Amino acid sequence: MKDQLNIGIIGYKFMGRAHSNGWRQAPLFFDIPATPVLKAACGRHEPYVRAFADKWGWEEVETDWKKLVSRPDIDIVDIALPQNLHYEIALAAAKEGKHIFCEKPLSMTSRQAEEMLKVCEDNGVTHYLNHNYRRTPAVAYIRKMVDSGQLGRIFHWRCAYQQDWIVDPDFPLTWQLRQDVAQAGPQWDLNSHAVDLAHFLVGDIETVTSMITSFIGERPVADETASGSLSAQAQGTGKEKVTVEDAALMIVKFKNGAIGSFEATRFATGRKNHLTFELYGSKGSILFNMERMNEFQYYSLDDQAGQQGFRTILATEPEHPYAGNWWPAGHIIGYEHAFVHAVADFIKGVAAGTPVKPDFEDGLKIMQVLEAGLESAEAGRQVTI
Ligand code: SOE
Repeated sequence: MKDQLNIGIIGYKFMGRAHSNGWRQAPLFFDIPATPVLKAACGRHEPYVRAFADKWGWEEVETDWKKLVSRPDIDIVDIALPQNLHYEIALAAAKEGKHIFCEKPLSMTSRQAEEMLKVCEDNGVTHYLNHNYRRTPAVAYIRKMVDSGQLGRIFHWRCAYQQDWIVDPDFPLTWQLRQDVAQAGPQWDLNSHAVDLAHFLVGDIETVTSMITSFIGERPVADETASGSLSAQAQGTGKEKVTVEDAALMIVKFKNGAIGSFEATRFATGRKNHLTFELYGSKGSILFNMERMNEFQYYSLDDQAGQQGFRTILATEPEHPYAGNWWPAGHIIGYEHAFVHAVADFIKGVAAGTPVKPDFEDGLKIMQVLEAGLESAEAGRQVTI
């Protein structure tokens, strides 16, 4: 095994920055078998990608992703791009024998996901799908509590992922609002995270019933070069049709008998990145809010009668996965840390030749649920996966 692995990243906006920080920080805080080298950054617009590379410490710049993925010195391809570009790049990278670190959501369709998984398996490369929220210490610890049986049998999953960045009708039509690039709105962007967490904490989903809606029909044309990180600038005075839904609701039945709900919207005024989930089991319950990611609430039926109630647990102790690699107990961490954790686990997986979850197989399952949601909303009936 090499003691250095060369990374080639494609994309340099919000996720390009979050991933770059992950590659840089991981060897400083985690004991990993190889050091990631920030070898080359790739993007179509040379001056922008060069400025990004200079700032984040990428050694070289490419403007053609095909060239990047075929470079013999690149070991890992990091796809930090919108989902319409994942399929073609992942297939090419896997065929070149590169390990893949791919931003969510995995693809436009489950057909694409299936092929991406197959080509990665055929070429023996590690494929990781970046649903980073699994790797916050609280969420990883909650999974341990579920596994140990502490919550008993899970009856209910209740999840809401709420944002408000497009409430203003003058917010331009960025790529996230175009079906040809994003496939769907919050159903893809937000419910992909939520379904990943549900699969991680409850299990596989069997049936889906869904409703989607749109609130704003057209928006100013976006200047994509000046837009990013959920901010945007208009280009000219024209307007274009919004081609994805603005909000999506799903109710599901899990294979293990639990039932659950998902609410995903970009129109929850006042909510910024408000991802909450609740788990109700036969022995106890858990509440989690991503905006307060260093803690969670726990209710245990084992507590003495008269003293039962939801208590707040600070997930910053060495017992909480990843937390001990950072600061002493009580010294909180933030949004960017889960990306660092993902990079650390990814490097370990590449070195050991073991899967890094969630991977494209998990991504395929997520795609199937999200597609079932759209199908259900359109047909007005329950869909079985
Ligand atoms: C936009 O809704 C977004 O950036 C998601 O795409 C990310 O996955 C999430 O982490 C924050 O919100």
